[in-house]
Amino acid sequence: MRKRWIPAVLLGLIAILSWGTAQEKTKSKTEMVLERMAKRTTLQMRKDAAVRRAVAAQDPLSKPVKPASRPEPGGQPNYFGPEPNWANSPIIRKFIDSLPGLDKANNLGQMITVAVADTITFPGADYYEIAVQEFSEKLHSQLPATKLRGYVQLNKGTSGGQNTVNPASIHYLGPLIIAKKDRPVRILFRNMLPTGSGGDLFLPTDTSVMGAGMGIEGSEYTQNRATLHLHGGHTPWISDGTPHQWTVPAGEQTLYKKGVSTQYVPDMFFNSSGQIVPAGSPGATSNPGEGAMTFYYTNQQSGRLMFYHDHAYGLTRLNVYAGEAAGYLITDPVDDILMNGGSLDGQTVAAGTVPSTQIPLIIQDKTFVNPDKIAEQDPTWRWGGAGQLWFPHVYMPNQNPNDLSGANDKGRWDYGPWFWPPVTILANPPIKLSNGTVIPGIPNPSIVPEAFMDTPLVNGTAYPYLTVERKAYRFRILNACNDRFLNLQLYYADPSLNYSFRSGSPGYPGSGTEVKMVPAVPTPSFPPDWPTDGRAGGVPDPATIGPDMILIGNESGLLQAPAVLESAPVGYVYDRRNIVVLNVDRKTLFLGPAERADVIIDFSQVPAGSKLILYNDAPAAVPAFDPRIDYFTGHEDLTDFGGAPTTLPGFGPNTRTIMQIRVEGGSGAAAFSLSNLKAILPTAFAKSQPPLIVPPGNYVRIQDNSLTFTPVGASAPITMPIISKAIHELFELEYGRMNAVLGVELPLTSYFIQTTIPLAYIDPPTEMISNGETQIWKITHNGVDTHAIHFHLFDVQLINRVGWDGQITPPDPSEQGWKETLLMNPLTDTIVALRPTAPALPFDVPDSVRLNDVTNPAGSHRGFSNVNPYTGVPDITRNRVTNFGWEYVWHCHLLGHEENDMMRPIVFIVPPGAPAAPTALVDGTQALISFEAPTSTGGSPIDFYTVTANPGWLKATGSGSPILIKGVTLGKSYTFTITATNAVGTGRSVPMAKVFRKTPAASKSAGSTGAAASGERSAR
Ligand SMILES: [Cu+2]
Repeated sequence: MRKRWIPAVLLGLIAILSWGTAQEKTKSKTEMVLERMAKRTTLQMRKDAAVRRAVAAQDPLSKPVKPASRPEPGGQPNYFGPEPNWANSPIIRKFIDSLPGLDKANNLGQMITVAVADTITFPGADYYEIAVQEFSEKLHSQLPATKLRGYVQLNKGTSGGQNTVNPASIHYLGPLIIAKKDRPVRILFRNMLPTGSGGDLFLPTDTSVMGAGMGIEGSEYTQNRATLHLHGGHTPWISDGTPHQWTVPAGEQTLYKKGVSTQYVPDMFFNSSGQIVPAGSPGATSNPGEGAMTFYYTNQQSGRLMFYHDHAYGLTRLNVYAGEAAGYLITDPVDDILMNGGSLDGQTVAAGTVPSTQIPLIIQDKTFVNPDKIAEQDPTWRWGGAGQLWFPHVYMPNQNPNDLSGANDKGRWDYGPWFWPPVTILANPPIKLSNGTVIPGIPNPSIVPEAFMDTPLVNGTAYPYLTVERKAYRFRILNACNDRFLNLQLYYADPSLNYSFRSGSPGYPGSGTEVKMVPAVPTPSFPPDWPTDGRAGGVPDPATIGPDMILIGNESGLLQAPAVLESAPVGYVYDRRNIVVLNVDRKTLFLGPAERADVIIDFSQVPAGSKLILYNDAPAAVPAFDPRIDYFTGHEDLTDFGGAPTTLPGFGPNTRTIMQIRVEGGSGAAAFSLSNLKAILPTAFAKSQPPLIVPPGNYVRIQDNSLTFTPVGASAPITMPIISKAIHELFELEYGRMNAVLGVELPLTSYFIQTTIPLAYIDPPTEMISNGETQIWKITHNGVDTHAIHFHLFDVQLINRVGWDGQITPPDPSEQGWKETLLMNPLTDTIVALRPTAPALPFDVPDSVRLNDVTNPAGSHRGFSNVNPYTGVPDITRNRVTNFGWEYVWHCHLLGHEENDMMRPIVFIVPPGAPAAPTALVDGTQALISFEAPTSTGGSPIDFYTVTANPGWLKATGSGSPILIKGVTLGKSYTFTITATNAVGTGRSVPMAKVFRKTPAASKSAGSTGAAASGERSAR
């Protein structure tokens, strides 16, 4: 969250820049494509640069830049080599450790622990006390224990009516919480991380990231802040774990002990020592004390795999990388019937229609410090030693103005001042060193756009193997990588490759570690869509395709129909006349960060004793990949260009071979019945999921500003406006680093009014939605990366994607249902329908009222985009207290993007309930209207009530019942409507908001007078 500090004198310039942005979209298709293809420095360019530099060094007249001596840990890095400032893991053997199971340890003692609920303390709810702690665990046989931060259950679980079950000890990715649909989970969260200097993260923490450095009191935030966000939860905002809801550990000396939006569950009570006490106990408070927070999860949603993870302001990417993440599974009666048999809507469901053996696969990528290489690869690294987590921290620019080629052969990201058009108004411009070399004016450690690491972990173990019986399994897969996408496929391992492991290593099979690769060239035996683009490393031999993956659900629960995914390598759009040229167009199980898949794999027909490889060939980044972060067996040695030496068979680093699956001997079970599944899944979808909003097949075209459709469940068509949102990739103005942000487009976008308005997280809110309201968003993507956009509180329905040239792409099979994390592709508009609803709660919830920028005082205009988001006109935004209603966020789930300001607040407007029991007493030309206050204020106090008499729109207001309304005509029939109004939202956010919203309640009209009531809340 970079601060965009823009002096007022430069606002005119911004207007010009904005106009420049506006012009961008009116370029010809060819220009767009060329520009897009040029936006990445290619490996060839790096090679050319190296050659030119070598030639120049021979020229007696040249004065080549001489790198300083190798920097010291913590020192200033060489930005143009010889060091890449990018580290690789030690070379470790693949598939020698088994996959950790649920409460079932692998050979290293690793397991995904399962939390045990206390069902006594809060009747009707599952209660857990969860702490975050620092600990160490071995993640691979050949690595020393790695220091981590993770969660652990503290309280005892219930068994036989007593809280007697001791919780499991701390393990990476634990404890998994298993919740039941509609049964709430209550959590007391304790931050038990170290305090003082020991509380600093063991990862490079860039304090120039907003929320990670200077706070409003003029001192810095600590690096041991933590919170819980239940990702995908239908959760009241007070328990959402937004960026401003966090706590430091008890005893930490800081001016910022808890985030400004931290709220406590109103009906969980504690005494002064933080022990739970019954409501009404003397001195009871909902504040659990220092270092503690409470959370209430409703589970009012269909069965699905979710996860809870950290979301603290400025630290999320690092805390999650350090281990602050764990699974959360909601079970659902419909799901139980699919697995165990029963009846669904009159249809008999056979047991095993969905396999009841479930295995979670939580996939991540990490890099571990190699003590033998770190000094030459990343000499300024000053964090952990051997086997500890490595994370990039040097912003290596693609550009090198010190070199005739202009390219940095070890660079990774574009740098604003050296890109077109050059960013010349940086708060921290480039620096000229005494030897004449110009370097970026960027701090070290610095946030970097993405952290693509070299070692895959599944359930916390590097390169695990999994042994399966010859039967069908249900896999619950989560892409929990910070930034890496996965395109998962299954191939039979190549038995002919038996790499020369030293003898005397029993139990370390040396074969079956690789997928058999063949050249990606036209071959008669290839299936029609097998790539023939000559790609480096070739493609898997199609003769080795493993069993299909049958997709039945995504992160939002079950899909409408199963999708049978046959393994095939990733494919790209190669039609140069297509505006989305080089986007990914062929996928198998393709998962962006935070996406999930519910997958059935049937091993019953797989020959006994087979070995399969779970293979990934998603590009990194998507779609414009950098070959230096695609680690595969036999890849080109890229050490001269900042990459890794070639990867040996059987060893890492390797981001292609994720896991080995060993199929046991014995006779196989009967083949899995796809037809049974096909027959019931539509019914299961209808029974477990809310109905979709827009019937499939109603597509939005590139020129549309509205959509006419007959809503699911309705008989007449309606026309809804399309609200324009945007993704924009640009450079932040503090340091000139590349970032992507969310924003808006001017409404009714056309050739003449096309302006993308990129907005920072701190800019005043532009997304406002009322409880139960339907909105359609068209998110225009003006950039080069595919983003995984995550919505808090609600799921969205993908209507379609449409390329800027007008080509419509219907939802993928994995998107035919609901989505909560959605991929948005370059030069493509993504259209979604959404209808958020407030969960039912046993308590009232206040609004979120806070400063827009919690790190600066009111009145400051530092860091704001200083533009009116509804007109595009430059405007000074001043930091002020704003009512965010029920505050949520939507953001990119590439964690490097999220924290680099690709996040926006969502104001969820929950109006007061309806005034009740209205009566009217008529006296001549006036009527006295009485009513009862609504049971819910909607979060903030009701300011006034309004009575409206119709016909005639006569109005009267008052602070409570009764209200006298004058001017009625005797003998005329009236309908009175009473509304309750409170405040939400202030300032400039108003014009876009629907200022007055009505929630109609029971309405009646009787005799000469009548009365009706409704709840209403207005933004003022
Ligand atoms: Cu992103």
